[in-house]
Amino acid sequence: MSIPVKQIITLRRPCTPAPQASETGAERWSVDAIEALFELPFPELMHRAQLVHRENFDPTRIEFATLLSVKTGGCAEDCGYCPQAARYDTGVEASKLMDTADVLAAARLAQAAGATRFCMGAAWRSPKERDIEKVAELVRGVKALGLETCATLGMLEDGQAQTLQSAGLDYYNHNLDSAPDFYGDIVSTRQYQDRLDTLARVRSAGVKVCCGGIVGMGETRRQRAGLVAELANLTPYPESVPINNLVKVPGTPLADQPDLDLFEFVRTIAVARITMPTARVRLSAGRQQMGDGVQALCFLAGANSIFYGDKLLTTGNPDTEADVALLERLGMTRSAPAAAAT
Ligand code: SAM
Ligand code: DTB
Ligand code: SF4
Repeated sequence: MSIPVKQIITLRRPCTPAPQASETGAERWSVDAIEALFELPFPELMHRAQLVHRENFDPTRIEFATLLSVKTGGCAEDCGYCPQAARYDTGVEASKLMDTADVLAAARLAQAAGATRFCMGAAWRSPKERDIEKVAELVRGVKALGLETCATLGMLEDGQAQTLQSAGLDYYNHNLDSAPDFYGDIVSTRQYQDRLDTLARVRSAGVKVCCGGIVGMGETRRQRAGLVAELANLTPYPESVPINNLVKVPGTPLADQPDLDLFEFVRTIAVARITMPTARVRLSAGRQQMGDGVQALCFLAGANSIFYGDKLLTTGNPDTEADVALLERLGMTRSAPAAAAT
């Protein structure tokens, strides 16, 4: 007697890892449950991620965010992945904070090319008061163009996030980057708790949180699950979750790190989608080394945002023409621009 196909599918479906309710009623993901997602057969994981994605987003639409390094290099921190740390010989030259007119010219170009979010990055451990005043001016200018604004400036003190919020900052990017038990292998000049403290200040100032991490730094799968658990258990979880594949820059301690299996990168995207259903999951650094096929798999896994523009902060990114062509080949479109500012 033959078994109906529907029954076979049900029989083969592995158990479904899920979050648990905490004492406060908020859902909490255990590292075990997230690791169990990573362990699912690839088709099962992709199917679950797609179900969650379609419940919350149009799966054919991708957000285009453009990055600009407004203050490059010369950073005092020792992040092992970063070409902008002054202590590594990476060929990145340190420069001062850009003039407002130059930043606004770049923002106008990004907008004309189709970006809807403009993210300004600065290679600071933490900004000084006068830096915050200058960045607030940049934020006001970019916001007035009708773009969503994002900044990533390092650790913030009390009151700094509030100043940025008043200037019109929509998002603050501050990544946890790895699991707590791996962080010390990658960065020694600050603690994981410092990152969490800044994220709390950003939240309480009413700025939306953009927070993700890097994979491919030599962490274990359980540590990738640990990173996702930290992100998913932030209350609330971040509105934007950038997932970066390590860009191996000569001169940094991680320059010779072996490649991560790209299916493991796709799995990380899928797990982020499942655990943070309404977040924008951004397929971030590393696209140039990935190829179109893997990028398409990331979109199927639930990524719905990319950095759009020929450069990230100091390293390369696919050409804008290539990104437009890729979406067209996939029958996908970019997300509509945010409503113009009044
Ligand atoms: N200095 C600020 C900070 O560390 O938060 C803002 C800029 S920092 C360059 C922003 C993020 O870029 C880092 O948290 C990390 O996730 C990412 N990043 C830096 N170098 C990278 C690399 N080589 N590959 C992938 N992501 C990288
Ligand atoms: C994020 O998560 N990735 C972006 C953005 N946030 C600031 C930065 C990627 C940087 C890659 C290395 C570089 O270009 O210097
Ligand atoms: Fe500095 Fe940020 Fe680079 Fe770390 S990641 S070295 S804090 S610019």
